[in-house]
Amino acid sequence: MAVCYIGLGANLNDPEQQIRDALVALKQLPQTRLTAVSSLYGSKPLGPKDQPDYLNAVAQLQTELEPLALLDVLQAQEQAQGRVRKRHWGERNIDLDMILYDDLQLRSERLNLPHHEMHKRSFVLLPLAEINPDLTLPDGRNVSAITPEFDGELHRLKPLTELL
Ligand code: PH2
Ligand code: MG
Ligand code: MG
Repeated sequence: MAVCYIGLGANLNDPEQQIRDALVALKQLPQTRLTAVSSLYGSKPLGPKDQPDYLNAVAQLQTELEPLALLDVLQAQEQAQGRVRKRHWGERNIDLDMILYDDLQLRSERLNLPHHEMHKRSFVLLPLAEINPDLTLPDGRNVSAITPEFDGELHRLKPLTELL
């Protein structure tokens, strides 16, 4: 059984509902339990600025799915929610990114673990720290030690725990 963290992001077509729909789908995955969900956060877009603000959250799963099998179901869920690929780092209905899968380190064309930008992204780090303040990041730092650097970049909007 692996502990895995998924970053959720959306900025099109009712982003809050998109994130809620994705969380319901995560909850229903085979061989998987949804074990924690962060609050919903609002953030300015990283990348092109001429796109709507984002909503972001992070979910913790316990799963028996192998990393690539989990990636398959995450991508299938993005498709099911009507994701259309536009530009790099551009607007999207829903984005489901695998951030961490136990301590696994994997560099491949389809999947990079840990997520290569996680340590720079407020919308990943602050929700992660909310769920698991004791988490040690891949570079050895404690997640709670670096989140103050990012305070102010992210707005905590509301809890999503009713989805657990
Ligand atoms: N995702 C991106 C690009 N930019 N900006 C915010 N605030 N939140 C995101 O989830 C996000 C982004 C590409 O995955
Ligand atoms: Mg992403
Ligand atoms: Mg993605």
